[in-house]
Amino acid sequence: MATATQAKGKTEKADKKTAFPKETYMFWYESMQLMRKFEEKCGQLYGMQKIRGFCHLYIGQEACAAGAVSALTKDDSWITAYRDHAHPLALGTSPNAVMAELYGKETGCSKGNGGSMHIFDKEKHFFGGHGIVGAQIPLGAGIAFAEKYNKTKNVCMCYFGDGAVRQGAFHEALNLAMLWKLPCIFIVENNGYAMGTSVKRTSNVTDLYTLGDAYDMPSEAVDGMDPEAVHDATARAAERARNGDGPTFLEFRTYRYKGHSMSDPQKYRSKDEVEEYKQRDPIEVIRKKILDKKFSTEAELDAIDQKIVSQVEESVKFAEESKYPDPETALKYIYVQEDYPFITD
Ligand SMILES: Cc1ncc(C[n+]2csc(CCOP(=O)(O)OP(=O)(O)O)c2C)c(N)n1
Repeated sequence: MATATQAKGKTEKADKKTAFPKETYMFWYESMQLMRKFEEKCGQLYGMQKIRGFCHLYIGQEACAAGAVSALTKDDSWITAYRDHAHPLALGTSPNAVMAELYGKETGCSKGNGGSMHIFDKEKHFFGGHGIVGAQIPLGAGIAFAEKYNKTKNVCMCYFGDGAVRQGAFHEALNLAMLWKLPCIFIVENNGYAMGTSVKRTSNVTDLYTLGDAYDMPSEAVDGMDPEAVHDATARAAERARNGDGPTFLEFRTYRYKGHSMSDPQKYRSKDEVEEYKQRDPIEVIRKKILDKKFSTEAELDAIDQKIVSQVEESVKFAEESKYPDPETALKYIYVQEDYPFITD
């Protein structure tokens, strides 16, 4: 079973904080600011009915993606649920391709066939974007299985929400991943709520990382509002996976400032609670650290903000000017296994 230090949510090395260079702080700032400005624009466009259907914003959770991207390599794989606009942006997917996908245009990263919940980017090893709660967890284990089978040193980052840890898919995937020592990092982004239902109302165990103990899987709780903590925990887990020691289960404790999706009156939480988390906003905290460490000036950071605003505006223009897919292509990307044994004619 887990060691005493793990049971407290930490591994032995967890207290050693890395001294990060200027480039890493600047990456976090720029990456998180792009996610934030991009999604604030998505919120406006949704109100204008330019973006339709489902739309789940990641605003508040940005450190969970940015801190992990800085800890991994460009060959590692990623998979997440439907709150999926930000991870590809952090990996370097073009905002134009993500915005065009949200508009359902043919220039979108899923050729306009996926929409908000199905952002994919093969080049960045981003395997989506999945709408069924927990469905991507066994897929993440499968990606990790392929990496092990092909004898690479790559890992798979498999994200899901706190609602998904009560699904059978979570338990089956963790069990086999540990049995087969798969190079998978399972991440529960615990933002406190599954739609309008709090973790406290639905889970007997509220320290979610301890669920890893059932499978003897190294597990820890991580401050998901802090990219430094996210980076360090991800790097520790990746080292373990690359050494052949198998998976890790991380609980990134985070918060979403916006509703579950665009149609959420948020009656299940108080405004004070949201404000409390905003006081720890990862973008503001990193901006302050950059200034305190004299890595940059207010004017330079403002110029970065301005560049990002222009980039987001450009993505909207690109999406607006792109064409809708030809209806004839609607069935083109649907997988059919022609020789499936039960198809007889
Ligand atoms: C199997 C399944 N059951 C129910 C739903 C409806 N549903 C969509 S999102 C959601 C809440 C999931 O919350 P959580 O996993 O905590 O992720 P978060 O939205 O907080 O990122 C539910 C129940 C679904 N999509 N799939």
